[in-house]
Amino acid sequence: MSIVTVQLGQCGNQIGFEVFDALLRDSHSFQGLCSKRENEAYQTSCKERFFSEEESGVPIARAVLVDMEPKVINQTLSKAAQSGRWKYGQHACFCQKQGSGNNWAYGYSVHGPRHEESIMNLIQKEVEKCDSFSGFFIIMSMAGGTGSGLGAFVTQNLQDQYPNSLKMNQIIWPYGTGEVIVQNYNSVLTLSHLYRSSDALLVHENDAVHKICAKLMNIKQISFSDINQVLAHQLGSVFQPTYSAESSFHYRRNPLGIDWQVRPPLSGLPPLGKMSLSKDLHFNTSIANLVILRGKDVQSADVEGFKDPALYTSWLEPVHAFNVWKTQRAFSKYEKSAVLVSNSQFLVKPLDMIVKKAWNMFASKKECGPRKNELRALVWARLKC
Ligand SMILES: Nc1nc2c(ncn2[C@@H]2O[C@H](COP(=O)(O)OP(=O)(O)OP(=O)(O)O)[C@@H](O)[C@H]2O)c(=O)[nH]1
Ligand SMILES: [Mg+2]
Repeated sequence: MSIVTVQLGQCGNQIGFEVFDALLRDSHSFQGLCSKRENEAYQTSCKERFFSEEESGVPIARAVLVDMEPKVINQTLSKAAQSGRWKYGQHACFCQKQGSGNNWAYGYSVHGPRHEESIMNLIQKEVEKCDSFSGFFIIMSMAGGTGSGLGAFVTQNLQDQYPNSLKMNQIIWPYGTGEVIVQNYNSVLTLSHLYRSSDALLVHENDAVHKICAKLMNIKQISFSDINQVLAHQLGSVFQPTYSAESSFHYRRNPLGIDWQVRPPLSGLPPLGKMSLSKDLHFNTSIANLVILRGKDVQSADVEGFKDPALYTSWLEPVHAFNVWKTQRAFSKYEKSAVLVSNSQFLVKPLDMIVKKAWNMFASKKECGPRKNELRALVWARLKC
């Protein structure tokens, strides 16, 4: 099953490059700590999912690159070509001369409708190249104008045109200190739109990844390239093939075995007014956790701790909320690795912070023209909740 990646804006394109590079570097590594046959099956499965093949044998990323200015796209294309390992398709990009200037509304309401047909055609061509298509991976920031505004527009269009395919968005949460003055407005607008059109949001906070680079990796001058490599490493360890639960000989063909559609039973919930929010917020309750183990000793690894009912909401049994995938093939030369994908309350606090900052800015009348009405509607909707 193949995934088509849509890279939007500076952030989306720079991260997209690192993800493809990490996937291919890992799949070509000879230190998979497994048999030759198993390694080959792993490589084939990775390629089928993320790359098509040129006649010359060079893997071509199943990706569409979109930005409203050419600089980052040109850099991304040439970095891929220079890698010598893989490249982007010749006609896989769409760019214009001028970006969205961090203006969400410009990306969503101007660039989106104006370039809808060209962008959707490019995506369709990429989908048609897949023998078996499973869904989209859309990479974008929440704070700029193109990634966030146009990204929200494109995701909505994908939902209209491919309602039965998975739409998974990788979104980059801006630094709390913020380089973009309107980042809180942009983030609220992006999230409110993706909430309606996306099936799954994978979230990485720039602050958290920055901390990993500083504290765990001891990097002194941290660049976006360092941050993106950490991100790509994490995403790679999630997306690389894993054995299916049914068979430990065949790699599973769907990308993420987490139940994104979990809904509470209507009868099982206490009335809204009676819910103790302050208590709930002190503990990070999950509705789905997926642990992916790779490398040596995966069969004997102890994951019992993840089955503790206290980790999950009261209306779900751990057996329905927790999944573990084990694959002997090591990831990225690490003898052993573990990764957790969690659908939990972890984001409630950062989300509250962003809404609060957006609201304060709005209340002090620092809003910008075209966004005003939409933001007012949003804040109003939230207050009504
Ligand atoms: N992790 C990471 N974050 C990035 C990168 N580039 C930009 N960002 C973040 O993205 C936000 C800015 O969005 P951009 O992607 O630069 O904006 P854009 O989508 O190109 O939109 P316009 O430039 O307004 O047309 C800020 O929060 C940055 O911190 C990157 O390569 N990696
Ligand atoms: Mg830009």
